[in-house]
Order: sequence, then C-alpha cells, then structure tokens
Amino acid sequence: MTAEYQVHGAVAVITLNNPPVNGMGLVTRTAAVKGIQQALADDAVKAIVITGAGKAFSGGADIKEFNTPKALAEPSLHTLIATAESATKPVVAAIHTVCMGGGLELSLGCHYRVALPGAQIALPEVKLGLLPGAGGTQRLPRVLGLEPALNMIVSGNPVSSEKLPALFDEIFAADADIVRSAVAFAEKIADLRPLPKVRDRKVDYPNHEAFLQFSRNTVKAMAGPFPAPLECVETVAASVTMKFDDGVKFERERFMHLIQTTESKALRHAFFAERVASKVPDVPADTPVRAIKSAAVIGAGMMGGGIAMNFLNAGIPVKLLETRQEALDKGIATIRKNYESSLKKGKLTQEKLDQRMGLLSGTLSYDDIGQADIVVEAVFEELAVKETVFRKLDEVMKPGAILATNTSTLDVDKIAAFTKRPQDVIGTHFFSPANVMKLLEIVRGKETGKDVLATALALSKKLKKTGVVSGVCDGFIGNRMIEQYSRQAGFLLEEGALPEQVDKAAEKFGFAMGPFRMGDLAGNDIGWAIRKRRYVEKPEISYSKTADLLCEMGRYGQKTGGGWYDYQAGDRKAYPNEAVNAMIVRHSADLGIARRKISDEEIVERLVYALVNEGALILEEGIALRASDIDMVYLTGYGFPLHRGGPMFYADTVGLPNVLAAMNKYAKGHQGQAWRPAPLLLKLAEEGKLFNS
Ligand code: T1G
Repeated sequence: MTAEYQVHGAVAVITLNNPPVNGMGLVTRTAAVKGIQQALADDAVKAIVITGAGKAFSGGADIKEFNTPKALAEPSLHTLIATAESATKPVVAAIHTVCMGGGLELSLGCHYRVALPGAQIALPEVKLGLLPGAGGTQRLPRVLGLEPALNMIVSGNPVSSEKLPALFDEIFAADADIVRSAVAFAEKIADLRPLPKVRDRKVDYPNHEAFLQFSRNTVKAMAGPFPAPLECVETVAASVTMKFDDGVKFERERFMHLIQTTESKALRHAFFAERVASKVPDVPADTPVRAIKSAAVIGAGMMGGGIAMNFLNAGIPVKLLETRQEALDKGIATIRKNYESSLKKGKLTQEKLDQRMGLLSGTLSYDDIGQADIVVEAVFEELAVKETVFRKLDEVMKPGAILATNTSTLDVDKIAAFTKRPQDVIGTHFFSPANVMKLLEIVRGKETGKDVLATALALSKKLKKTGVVSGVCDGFIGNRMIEQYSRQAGFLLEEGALPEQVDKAAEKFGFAMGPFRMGDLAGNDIGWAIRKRRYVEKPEISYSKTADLLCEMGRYGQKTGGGWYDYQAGDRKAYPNEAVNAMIVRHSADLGIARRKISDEEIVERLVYALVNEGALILEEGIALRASDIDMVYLTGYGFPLHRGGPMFYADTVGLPNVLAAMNKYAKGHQGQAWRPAPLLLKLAEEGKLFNS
C-alpha cells in the first residue's frame, strides 16, 4: 500500500505499489509525494521515473475512498500531480499494462511519458458517473487535441498506447523492460531544459464553438439520465475557452458536483457489485477449479442454442445433443443464422464465424458427450424430463464432469438427487436470449462441491457473463422477486389501471420494458403455468385473475400475435387492444371493485417495493449472499435502470423508513396482505441501516 523508492545510477525510480491496480489512495499518494521530495533533495539524482508495480501503472484514484474523507485528504491527487509538474528535475512516467483515470492524469503532469505498447490508456471516469477530476479534462486536449481527447473522455473507453503516439515521448519495444528503458530515457533527457509542461501548451482548434455545440447536442441525445457525459463536454470545452488554472478550477467544481449525484453512486455501486458477486465467503479465492476445455449442451431449442453460443464465443467446443435430427438441424441452423446476422451488422468477421461454427458438432446419442468437461441441459421444464436426462448423464458422463441444469424454477437439489454425484451438480440459469443477456444465476445445491461452484464462477467470467450465486428456492433470486412484481401489476389492473399506464410508468422510472410488454415478449403462458402450480401448492397466495383470463383468450403475447397488446408484423410497437381492456374493466366489476385513478407514483412504488420486500426475504433466508448481488441480478437480467443502482440500492436511496411507510399504506388497500414487511426490512429501517451498508 505504498510507493517504493530506488535509485538506479542518477535516476530515482518511484514505484506505485497498492495491489491490485495501484489505486491512488491516500497512503500511496503520500508515499509518492515523499518519493519525489526525496529525489529532489538528493543531489546525486538527476531525474525521476514513476511507474507501477504488478499489473498496472495505476487504475486511477482509489474508488473505494470516494465519499470518504480520505478521497480529498492531503496530499490530494492534485497535490501529487502539482509536485511532479513543478519538480525542478525531469519526471518521467513509465507506463505499462493499464494507465487509467487519475493514473493517466498523474502521467500528464509529468514532464515526459514513455510506454510499452499494448498498455490500456483511458479516462473512464464517465463510466462511474464522474469526469476526470485531476486535470485530465485540461491536459489531455493539450496533448492529443480537442476532438480525440473529447472522444476518449466522453466514451471512457481505453485506447492502446501505441495508438496514441502524441501522448508519449517514446514507445519501447514490446519485450522491453519498462523500468530499465525508462531509466535510460531519463538519463538521456536529464539535463534538457526547460522542463516541458503540458499545462503550457495551447489547444488549437479553429471554429471550436461549432464543434463543441455539435458535441453537446450529440451527447445530450445519448446520455439519457446520466449528467456526467455533458459535464465532460463542458469541462473539456474549458480547455479551449479558459486559462489553464481557471479550467482546472471549473473541472474541480463540476467533479465535486458529480461525485454527490445518485447516478454516480449507483454506477460505482454497480462497479463493485459486479466484482464482489464472484466472492463466496466459504469458498476461498484459491479454490482449485476444474478445467473446462469442452462442453455439451442438451436441447437445441432457443435456450440450448443460445447457451451453446456462449461456449463457442469463448472458444470452447460444444457437442449439441437432441433427440430428433430435424430439431438438431434446426438448432444448428439457428446458431449459424444468429452469427450471420452479427456478420451482416459488422459485429463478427467471417473468420470468427467459421471458427465458432467449426467448434460446434451435433449428435443424437448420449454416448458422444461423455468426455465433455461440463454438460448443460436445457430441456423441457418438467421435473420428470429432468430426471430422465440426469439419470442418463450420471451413466455416461466421465468422472469429474460438471452436470449443470438450466432450470429456471425447479429444485436443483431434487435434480442432483437423480444422480450418484450430487456434488457435481449445479444450476446455471441463463436468461433468454442466452447468448445476449449478461446475467447468469449460479444455483448452489446443498451438495454442490465448492470446486464446482468456483469453476462455475470462473466459467461465467470466461463466458463474459455476470455470475451471481443463488441458493435453492422457487425462482431463485430474479424470478422469485419478479413474481411479486407481477402480482402487483395484476392487482393494479383490478383497481383501475390499464396495461399501457402501468408499462409507461415503469418505463418512465427507467425499466427497459414494463411488466405487460415484458409478459407479451416472454410469453404470458409461462406465468400462467406457474400460477396454476401455485393455486394447488400455495393456495394462500392470491393473484389477479386478469392474466389467466388473458391466456384463456389465447393471447399468450407476441408469439400468438397478441397478448396484453396487439402487434403488427415488423413493428415492435405494442398497440392497446380494446377487448383486453374491456375484459380488465369487466373483471373489476365482477370483483365488485370500483375502479379508481391510480397515480404513476403509486404504480412505481408498488412494482419496485414488491421487488425490494421479496429481496429482503431472499437476503434473510441466505438465498442471496448480499444485497448488491440482488441489484446485479436486476441490473443485468431484468432491465432495472442502471442509474438507480438496482432495487436494493434504490430502496437505500429512498430511505428504508420511507419504503416501509409506503408499504404500510398499501397494506390497507386491495390485496393488502401482499404487503407483509420482511423482518429484515423492518429491522434495518428501525436501526437506520441500509441493505448495502
Ligand atoms: N479503485 C479501487 N479499486 C479498484 C479500482 C480503482 N480505481 N480499479 C479496480 N479496482 C479493484 C476492483 O474492485 C477489483 O477488486 C480489482 O481491483 C481488480 O479489478 C480523480 C476520480 C483497472 C481495467 O474507473 O476499469 O481516477 O474484486 O476485476 O479486469 O480523475 O479494474 O479484486 O477486490 O476490474 O484486471 C478511474 C476502474 C477511477 C478504472 C483492471 N479508474 N477499473 O481490470 O481487474 S476514478 C477507473 C477498471 C479517477 C480521477 C478519477 C479495471 C481495470 P477485487 P478488475 P481487471
């Protein structure tokens, strides 16, 4: 957690060392300032090199310190950069691997920058709802020019060092030793004066106002609910319109504004939530994982095909097993068609398409899949069907193969019990379309081996999925919560709302799609089948009958040409259907409910707090390891608005006592028994605590 100091000949080398990415936390900043001061005080030292230990020069400011006193405590990042820039001896930034955010800003304050090729260079603050707050908006345009700098800062995307020659005084050979090469460079320039300072340069961009206005309009159109992108444009504009120190002051003001916004806190919450999701308290990080060099997928339908594509995309060969040749042929043709449409959109090269299809083979025989390292079944959602499959897998799969089920509602422990190796069984619940949706619910059975769980988590990263661990319960995390959300949606129809109003309110809140458009997309018959089971298994749980009446009209959704809404060929728009709305109104009358006007605010509170309350139950039952895991499920699998951080984070920002008060109000209304507060929610609200503490 420091910065090491060594002297090589006449060159002092300061190495930032705060694993894992040399985040510039207070301790590291302090050590780096001390190192520069030590070098300046040593007459034997003629030049200074700053570099980073391990896998980064620096990943930037230490995000973990934000919104704590440490973030701004002296020496601040500004002070460190000013110490380098005002040094009376040349300071050389020696960059490798990763140089981002405050790390890049530090290097811009240095007199010289040298790098290895392939280093990822970025100012990614906008992805955290921020902007470069240590001079980056003023210095980068002075080095790269207004347009390239603005593009880097507004997108936040990394650029490889060799593609930024203007940023570096020298780019070494790929196999060069960064420290040795930087020391040699420093010796070469040690006596050169004056020391070059980026702040002394000018940004030259004729007719910059027209470009900046165009940039403002473009960014406004794409930024949605996020304020940071436009703030990035305005602060970069200051690099042209203001003197350097005024520009830095303006940048500071705007940074301090953004760091307090809920949007930025939500993005930073999601950043850490995604990373902490792969940590399981009782599974050590060094748990050995099983090698996954080949896969088998059972079922070549929409899910099976999508799952197979994930493995193919990761370069893992797949044997796709079906029971009938035409189903197998159709499945393989669909995979090819999906790749070809990516090819047409320029998202895939022909070479990659051929390589992936070359990794795919089909079979009708279980005997062909026994040597796969993992098999994922995506067969019909019936326990009896799963039993047949898993008993067969138990017979044919080699010892140590992982047996994964893609079930979305069935009991993984029951499925594991169909085999003599329950420790090798795990749930890998992909979300449709499986080759697109990032979320992967990893369902840990009570017998699932720790190495199997660790392997599944590592595999989810390889498949570029967000793996979230769930315990075994009906619906795991996501579907169990969405059931309460859908219940409230149904009750709202009975009380006076219509599908279009509910969907518009939810979409205005930020959901990608409201509950009724989502039902029409996924298929209303899926919920219908679950409710029919519920009516038998859990008669105490009430549901609105509107969704059943809709299915009895044969209106399953887009797949039957109409559900809650009508759809026209080639048009994704949902058109209200009069007969459906008349059915809803009639059903209220049949229930003796006098329909009332319902506010959008009530609609959103009832939909979202239904998620929150069920999430609290899931937490206290230990089905989810942490509230941020629940947030990740909703951000990556259910279209919950990113700028609100997920249902549990959102409840924290509303204030749990306020959530509880709203729930207590709804508990007095129609179907009020659905609003029984989870004990954890009551406890946290009473103690003034948060879900995401
Ligand atoms: N601060 C604190 N921790 C960080 C961090 C950071 N900047 N970056 C990464 N980590 C942790 C991360 O949580 C994880 O922790 C571990 O490092 C490995 O991360 C004033 C205000 C650098 C490209 O936005 O993009 O500078 O889970 O799994 O895939 O203008 O991390 O191991 O406990 O992602 O090799 C701007 C964010 C900050 C860069 C490495 N910088 N980080 O990727 O590893 S704001 C960023 C990344 C700033 C100044 C502003 C990536 C990476 P754990 P990882 P990776």
